[in-house]
Amino acid sequence: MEEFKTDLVKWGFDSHFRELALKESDSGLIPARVIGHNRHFYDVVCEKGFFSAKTSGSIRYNSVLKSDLPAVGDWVMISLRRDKSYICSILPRKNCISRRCSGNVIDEQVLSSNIDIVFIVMSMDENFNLKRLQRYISVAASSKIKSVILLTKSDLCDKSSELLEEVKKAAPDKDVFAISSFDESTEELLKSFVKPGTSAVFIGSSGVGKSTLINTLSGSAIRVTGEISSAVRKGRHTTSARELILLASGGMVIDTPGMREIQNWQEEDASGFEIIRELSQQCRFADCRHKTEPGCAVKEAVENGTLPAETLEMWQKQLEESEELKQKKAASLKILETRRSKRKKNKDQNID
Ligand SMILES: Nc1nc2c(ncn2[C@@H]2O[C@H](COP(=O)(O)OP(=O)(O)OP(=O)(O)O)[C@@H](O)[C@H]2O)c(=O)[nH]1
Ligand SMILES: [Mg+2]
Ligand SMILES: [Zn+2]
Repeated sequence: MEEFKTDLVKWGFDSHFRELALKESDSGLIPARVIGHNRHFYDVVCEKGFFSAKTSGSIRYNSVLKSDLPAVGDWVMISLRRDKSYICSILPRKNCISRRCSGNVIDEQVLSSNIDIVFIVMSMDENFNLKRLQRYISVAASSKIKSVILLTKSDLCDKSSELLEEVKKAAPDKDVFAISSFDESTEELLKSFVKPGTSAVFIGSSGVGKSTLINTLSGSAIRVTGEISSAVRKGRHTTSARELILLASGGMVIDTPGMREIQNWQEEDASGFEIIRELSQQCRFADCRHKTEPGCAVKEAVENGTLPAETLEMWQKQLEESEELKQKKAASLKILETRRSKRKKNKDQNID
């Protein structure tokens, strides 16, 4: 009997994924979690330790959207041979945070998967922007993942309690905290959300303090990427790749590079607008669009200051975009599907 080096339960391997993995294990494949990713390789952890893996041809040739490829957080089945390991399949994701890659052909990119909690990070300096915050809230909500809002750099802001109130008005169903990344209490606060066996992801613009918070949380972190590396990145370095880190205290965190803008992949519904959903029950018309209708409870809330105007604006924007997006998505899918079949045909004829 071989001795296994790694206890996958610590990495979030629960009975759900164990069962899925069992179904695929007859061909000698073993389960692993993707913990890092660069241009050509994925870093994975499996019972036998840490490895660098490539995707199998079948994954590459059958993928249509970017989201069909492995992402950090995925549970995958790998074939482990002496010199090379290949990711042969992705176990169905429990959930994922994904965004829309814009351009003529729109595509879905998975930022991280199998997540238990999303920390939405926004700093209370010139970065503070309720509309952008709303985008992040919608992204988390449409993935049906619990999110917590962290307003950072309270030490640099003299109206942090006002901003905190503003955000609470926009998202009354969320936990919102105004913090400084360097406060001792911050570590305890984060730890109360990141329990052993659970995975948390930090998202937000560049420079808001995601990596700083992760460093605070990890203390003597086991920072593993591919080969075991102990280099703890200091705050000033901008994060360039996603990586999943196992904390000494149990629990996992995923650092992500900051994004200038996040576009929701699933924008057809009005996810993330709990407050508007609730208020609209008091609108006179059931299908009120909160524009010029009389007896609109949402507009009234904006007028009397209980709902930020930005929140309603974002809701309306999302609604307008949704129809157009649906059509664009369908058209893009067709183009991507054609590209895939061409790629496959070339491969089958060995022209590739
Ligand atoms: N004063 C103050 N500075 C902070 C706080 N949190 C982070 N910083 C500083 O903000 C800068 C950026 O922090 P990072 O943690 O690298 O930001 P990030 O969100 O990881 O940025 P990207 O990796 O580019 O996405 C660093 O110089 C930190 O020291 C805070 O609460 N207060
Ligand atoms: Mg960073
Ligand atoms: Zn209304």
